[in-house]
Amino acid sequence: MAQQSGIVTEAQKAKLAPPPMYQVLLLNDDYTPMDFVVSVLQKIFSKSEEEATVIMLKVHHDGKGVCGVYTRDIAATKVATVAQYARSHQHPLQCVMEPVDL
Ligand code: TYC
Repeated sequence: MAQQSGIVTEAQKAKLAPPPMYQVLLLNDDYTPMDFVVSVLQKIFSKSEEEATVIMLKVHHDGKGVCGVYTRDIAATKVATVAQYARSHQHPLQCVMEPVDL
């Protein structure tokens, strides 16, 4: 607190909490081609071909895998973009988001 000629000012407290974060996951299915999933990870999640291949194979073997962690609106946009891109190519690929527990 600073006091000057009767006027009192108070320092602003830094009070911004970090935003809640969401992980975006791809789910496995029996129909979407592997190279299409790799292209999704490259185009929509900015992965290299090598990174994309590792994630695609993890989803293929474990049933799901994390593509990235984002704020809520960015995560929701990624999910919607994957759905639109997959449907436009007649693939059943599923993408979901879930809160990251910190
Ligand atoms: N299981 C698919 C296949 O064998 C490949 C695949 C990987 C599909 C990841 C979806 O999210 C996925 N063609």
